[in-house]
Amino acid sequence: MIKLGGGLITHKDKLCTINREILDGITSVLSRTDKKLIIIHGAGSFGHIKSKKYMLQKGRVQGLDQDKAIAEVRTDMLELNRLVMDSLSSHGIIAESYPPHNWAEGTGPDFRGNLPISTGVTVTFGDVVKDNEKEFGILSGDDLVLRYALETDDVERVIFAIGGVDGLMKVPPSEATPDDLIEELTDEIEYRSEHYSEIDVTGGIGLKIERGARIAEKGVEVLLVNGYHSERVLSAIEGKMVRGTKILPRNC
Ligand code: IP8
Repeated sequence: MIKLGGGLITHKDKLCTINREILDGITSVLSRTDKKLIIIHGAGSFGHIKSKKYMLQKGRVQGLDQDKAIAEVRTDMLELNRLVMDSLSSHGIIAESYPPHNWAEGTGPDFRGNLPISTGVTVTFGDVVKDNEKEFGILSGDDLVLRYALETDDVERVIFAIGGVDGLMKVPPSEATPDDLIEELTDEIEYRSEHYSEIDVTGGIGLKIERGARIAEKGVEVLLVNGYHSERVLSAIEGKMVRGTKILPRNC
């Protein structure tokens, strides 16, 4: 299973702007593996900017034109998904896509809905979904990763491909040197991370680490790698040694 971070495949601060070079580099290496892939992508600038402006993560808030924003963010996410699907198919990967607003309800790790799975390559993504209490909310791709990893048979490993940083660093990436990379994350390791909550409506790196640790507890290998180096993504998928952060189960 691979999570393509929204900050990796889009330019995060420019509304609805794809990072085509990076996306194509990754889909190109994905075509070189024989593994049966589940690909989950984040939203980046196709989801977070408008969701933040209209507070979609909070559910219904009076006084904001949220219905228009919900429709727009869903359309923008379908457009991002189309770009991902086109990039995959240009490298010969035929995949099936399952937009969560069609099958999932609720947000966070306990969302409801049967996880759709293809006989070939499965693709899904973070989305605006219905919610019983809040009316609607944002379901993060990281929660989809968690549930797919826990509920799909024979998941070998989960790779979080992130943008421009080699893994989890001991200090925020803007202050880090290459030596600050945490190669194996256990409970004892301390780190200081930054969350760009002025852009992000979901949990950033912290959410990946928390969800990753829960997946690792099930015995599935979890790795964070720098998606700017597409060959690292391929090596990680194949289970080869690679620069990045391996998330170990808690209390390990
Ligand atoms: O980027 C967020 O998904 P994530 C989805 O995987 C939207 O957390 C629509 C902001």
